[in-house]
Amino acid sequence: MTETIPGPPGLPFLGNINDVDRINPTTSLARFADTYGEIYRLNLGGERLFISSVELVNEVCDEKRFHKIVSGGLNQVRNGTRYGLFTARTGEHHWEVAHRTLMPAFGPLSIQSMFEEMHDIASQLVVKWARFGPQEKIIVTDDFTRLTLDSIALCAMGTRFNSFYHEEMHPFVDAMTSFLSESGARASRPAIAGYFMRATNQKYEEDMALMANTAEELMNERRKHPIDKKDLLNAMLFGKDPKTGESMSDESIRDNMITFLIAGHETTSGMLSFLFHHLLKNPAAYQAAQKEVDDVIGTNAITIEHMSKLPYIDACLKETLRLNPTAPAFAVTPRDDLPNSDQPVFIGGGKYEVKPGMPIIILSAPTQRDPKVYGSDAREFKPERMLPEAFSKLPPGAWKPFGNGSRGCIGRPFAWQEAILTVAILLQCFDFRQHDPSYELQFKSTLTIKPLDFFMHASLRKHID
Ligand code: MNH
Repeated sequence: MTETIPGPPGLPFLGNINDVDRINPTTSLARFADTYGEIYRLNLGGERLFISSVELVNEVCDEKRFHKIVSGGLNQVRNGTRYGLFTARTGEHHWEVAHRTLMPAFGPLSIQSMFEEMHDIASQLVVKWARFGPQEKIIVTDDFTRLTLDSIALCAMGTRFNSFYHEEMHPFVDAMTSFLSESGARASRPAIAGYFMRATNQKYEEDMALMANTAEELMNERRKHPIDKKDLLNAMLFGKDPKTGESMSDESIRDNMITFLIAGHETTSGMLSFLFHHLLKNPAAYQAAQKEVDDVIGTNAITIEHMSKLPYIDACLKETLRLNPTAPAFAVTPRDDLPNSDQPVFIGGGKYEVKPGMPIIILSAPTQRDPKVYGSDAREFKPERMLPEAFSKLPPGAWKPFGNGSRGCIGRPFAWQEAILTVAILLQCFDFRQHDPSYELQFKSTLTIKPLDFFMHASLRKHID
């Protein structure tokens, strides 16, 4: 028998728009999961379902039955990134060409070849914090954002943003931040309200233009001064779709450059920030991570060979993304290209009806804390459960911070190598302490999630001094 899917009642016209906290949507959405359980519905300018049990997530991640849908905030982000990989709709030809052209460029060998440049940027962070000395308050998320932005710009497009040498962030970051938060806001207010917000709309257009110009300048620069380097920009400019032999159009290259600059740094920066929060709150895990670095690398220079030899740090990162998935949700809908696609489908062993085109939002944080899978200590930071043996035994659907299947994150190997390298080099060089030991985790969200007001101090370790 089908069951009615629960949810808060909502208002006529506005639906549940006022039930979701504008500053912290993810926290409200997770709270509803606590109240209503593994599936609930909200009307946010259209009805949507929100799921948070490993079993249901596993079911809707079956690409034979469901595919990605670009809706809500992501559909607004599409105003700025159009046919880029992240915001392309299922079946769009631009996506197919770009996906096939770029897959090899994100493969293990290409990513390994970026190690030296990633190391260059990580060293700039080390130098900065060393000069700061132990008294200076480190604004953790800002410096990790400098690191990840400079790293994607250098590794993917061969350009130096030099964020560590400027007080202000690169103008791209400001434009992107306000573009993302306005995209989120647009998704959570009635469309008609937007007609009266002239200044806001103008700023939105300007932000999108600045991002597009940044991308176009980098593209033109490379065309004028070609370099022989296996990076993402060259893959896009000179690569061919292995299936059709097509090249990517200029528009598609621009859209994907903006996409990489956005998708390629926000989430990784958030992950590194949350990781340091958890390490500082869990001294045993901190010591185990630092000991691993000392045993495996000691005081030697970090090399690419070390990257696969740090399983505990790898587990700490996985556990961080389990508790604090920095891309907090993704959305699917029943496939529309199957026989009977005009009929509803059923999930949860026939319990829940899903109408054609209905967005199903996978809430990663509550799903990844499902006590049925992770036990009663599911809310605690325990990297041991992410060590290779235990990790390989997790049921499918239990850990999906990088999304799913063909629409999963193409940048995962990039993010992972960058994060392992950064954590290793930082633990090798510094001892860290919290700025405020009574700090309780709070969130700042601009579609992605970061810790709010999280600060720490770094002192050079004796063996480095
Ligand atoms: Mn990434 C897709 C999370 C790092 C580029 N990424 C996704 C999705 C999630 C995600 C979740 C699926 C979204 C959806 O289904 O709507 N990404 C992350 C996380 C990190 C991350 C948690 C770091 C930690 N991502 C990166 C990096 C890059 C990148 C680094 C680029 C260098 N991600 C992408 C692109 C897509 C994507 C591009 C879209 C892939 C596609 O649909 O073809």
